[in-house]
Amino acid sequence: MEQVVKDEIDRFMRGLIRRNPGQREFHQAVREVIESLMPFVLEHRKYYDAHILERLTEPDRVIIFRVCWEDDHGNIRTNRAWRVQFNNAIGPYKGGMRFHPTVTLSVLKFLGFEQCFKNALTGLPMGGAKGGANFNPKGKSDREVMRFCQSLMIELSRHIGEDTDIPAGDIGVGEREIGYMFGQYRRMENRFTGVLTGKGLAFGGSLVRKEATGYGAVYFMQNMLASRGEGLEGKTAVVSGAGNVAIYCTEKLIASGVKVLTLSDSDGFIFDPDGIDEEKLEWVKELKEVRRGRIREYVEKFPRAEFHAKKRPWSVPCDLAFPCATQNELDGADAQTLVANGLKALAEGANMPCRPEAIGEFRQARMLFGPGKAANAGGVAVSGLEQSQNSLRIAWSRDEVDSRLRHIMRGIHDTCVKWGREKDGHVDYEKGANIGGFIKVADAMLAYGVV
Ligand code: NDP
Ligand code: 2IT
Repeated sequence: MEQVVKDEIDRFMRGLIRRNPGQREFHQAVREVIESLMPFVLEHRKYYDAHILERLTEPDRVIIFRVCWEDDHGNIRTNRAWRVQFNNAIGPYKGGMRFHPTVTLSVLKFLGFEQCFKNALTGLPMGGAKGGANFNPKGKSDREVMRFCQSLMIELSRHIGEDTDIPAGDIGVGEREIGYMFGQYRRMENRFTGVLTGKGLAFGGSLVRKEATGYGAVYFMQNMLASRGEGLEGKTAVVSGAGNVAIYCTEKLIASGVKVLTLSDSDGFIFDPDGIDEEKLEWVKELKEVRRGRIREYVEKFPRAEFHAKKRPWSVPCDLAFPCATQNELDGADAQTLVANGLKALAEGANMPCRPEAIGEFRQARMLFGPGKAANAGGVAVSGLEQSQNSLRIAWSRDEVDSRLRHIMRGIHDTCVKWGREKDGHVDYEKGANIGGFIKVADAMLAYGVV
């Protein structure tokens, strides 16, 4: 990298860190984007002169509020919730809500920032946002989760709307939580409108939304492999996580002839040498979506499998890897192990699961690396399609939504190739995604003048 570019990046990051002290995840996400954008912005002075990078890294607004609720034993509980409305240059704010004890403003700012680029890449008119609370749904009864969601919505409802900001799910927020939040909004506003996505099919949800992030990550992988004349059939894969994204990523991999060897949760990972087949995955769905159990139970049901407590699955040799749990779950040493074991390609189902050192390893190995903002955009893309269906007051068939999802994932892939192709023909998908997403948002910001 040229010295001028390096100096600009250093100057930019010093300012950002000074303005946002201690927000480590936010710094990490911005650095990753700035490193691939800075050479482009320096070449295209209209963006540099208009301070687009400075403006794009400052959220439009952040709402922070208290959520009080009563648990099943009559204790009063207090949580903190946020909505980070990052940028609405190309459409209303859009992004998920995360309920997890590790949620902080820094985590939500990193997620909201990435969401701006991801949403732009889908080609749909959606700005970027993220929200959540430091609430731990684990071990809570349905009624406790309901009271929490209802209380949260009393405040959140003031800040959202179908043309303003449309939240959805993320870690710890699935169909159950969306149901409770949507039910409360509907009751408070006396309006039935597409203000949240990921809704149940009975009340305005879209077919394929539940599957969309996982399926989309596999479609993205398929496109990456095709660019090297390869396909999915016959390959082995390692998947982390056992939630929404991991389950439906595994489902599509199995249907595509891939042998999936692992799943994980925060207790450890399971390794099934025979591969997780359709029947076993149905059992996992029941375990995770209905009983809300732990992945270690898999080995009691399928005794040929092994459970590795407190470990992540990256030591298992495989052709393909899909980190689908959470941020920073794959470090430099894990990446070295995967590459040494013959990894061909990785698609990030989660947001920022790979640490910067890991991405460096993959880059050095000239591997196919699909960054989250491109590879996991299928979820928000189908959320966008859910909004369209709500506005049109119709419901598309499964095939209709799925074919639109495939088309959108192909478009994102091609955008990455357009902006990420290097002189030797190798595609840096991360750079391609960052530039491709940036141009759309930045051009809209330029059109608005100084705002
Ligand atoms: P879920 O809550 O359904 O599942 C999350 C999974 O990741 C669980 O298996 C959970 O294990 C594990 N996990 C969560 N936090 C940690 C942690 N700190 N350490 C170890 N394991 C952890 O969430 P999703 O599947 O929806 O989300 C997974 C990832 O995908 C997130 O990064 C999310 O931002 C991203 N994503 C989600 C989209 C969606 O549509 N849902 C869209 C695009 C991206 P445990 O049960 O033990 O906590
Ligand atoms: O990270 C993400 O893209 C999501 N959690 C989905 C957001 C959405 O609005 O569907």
